[in-house]
Amino acid sequence: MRKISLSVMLLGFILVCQSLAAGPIRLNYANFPPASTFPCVQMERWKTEVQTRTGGKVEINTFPGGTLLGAKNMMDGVISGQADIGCLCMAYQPGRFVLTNASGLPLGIPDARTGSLALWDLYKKYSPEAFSKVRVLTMFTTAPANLMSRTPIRTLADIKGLDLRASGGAAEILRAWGANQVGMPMSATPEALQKGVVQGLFSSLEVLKDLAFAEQCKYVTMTNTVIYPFAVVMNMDRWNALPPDVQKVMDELAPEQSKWTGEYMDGHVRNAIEWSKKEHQVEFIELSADERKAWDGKLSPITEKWIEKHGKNSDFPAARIVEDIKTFIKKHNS
Ligand code: DTR
Repeated sequence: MRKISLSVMLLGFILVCQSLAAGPIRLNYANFPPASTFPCVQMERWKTEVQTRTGGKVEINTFPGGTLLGAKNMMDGVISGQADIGCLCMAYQPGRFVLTNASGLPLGIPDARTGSLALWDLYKKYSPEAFSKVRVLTMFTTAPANLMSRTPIRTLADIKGLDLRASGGAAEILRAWGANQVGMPMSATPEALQKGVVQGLFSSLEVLKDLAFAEQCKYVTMTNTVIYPFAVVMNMDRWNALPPDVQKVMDELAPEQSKWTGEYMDGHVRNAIEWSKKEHQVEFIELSADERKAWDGKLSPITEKWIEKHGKNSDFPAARIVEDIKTFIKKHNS
């Protein structure tokens, strides 16, 4: 009996030594935009939290700026294992993430905090097929999009035919207002603006500061219409190989990270607005009441058309999804 318990102890000792010798679990986390931008700020926060909460059991190496995977191959790169973890903007692949991209319809999400928590609820309720090959670590949204442009946009006549950049649900909105919408990821936008390929963009306003767009876009038209949804995903085999205590840390962090990112984004947008006024004399334009009515009028058919289009598939409860998003917005709108 004594012999057996001694050998059990010895075995335990060997296993502990082996795991210490093997060192921490190392995970590579890819991101597409520059390190200064909010998707990378949230990535660094998640890294610190995971490393701390697992007591150093996990070490995360981060790759901002498309150094490991780019905006468009993020999902497939994570599925195939080129990166263990990746952050992606779902709006850049509208047809791939139809259900979660419904959060990019003009449904009145007032801020990034509300948007992020509503998107997380939506994901949890439906577990969309688009994510069946990965583990979802969190989801969040931007703050509502506004127009940043080289020339002032005060009326629908001003935006007509203007080359403006947006993707996904926001792209459709630009088209409804009569702009010449140009699609590209945020990471390609600084060069496109510089070269005059586009005259402005439609996005959340923190990029005025983070990507220095305030230097080129001296006008912002406040529309506060739609958000862009994001997901952070992990390679399934890598996830399955993690010890249960590490998985638990990551699972518990998921909704918390969603809220943290939304709140960070909302605060940072406020900073960027003040900074752009002070440092770059950017003019912030509020639409007149008549204009606002005309602009909103152009958007009203978008959600109905989406329901009509996707509701044709009997497995896809399009109208229910829109109602759920509205309910989630109400629940989280403080
Ligand atoms: N608005 C989306 C997403 C977005 C907003 N800010 C950033 C910063 C870096 C990358 C993406 C985004 C967009 O315009 O692409």
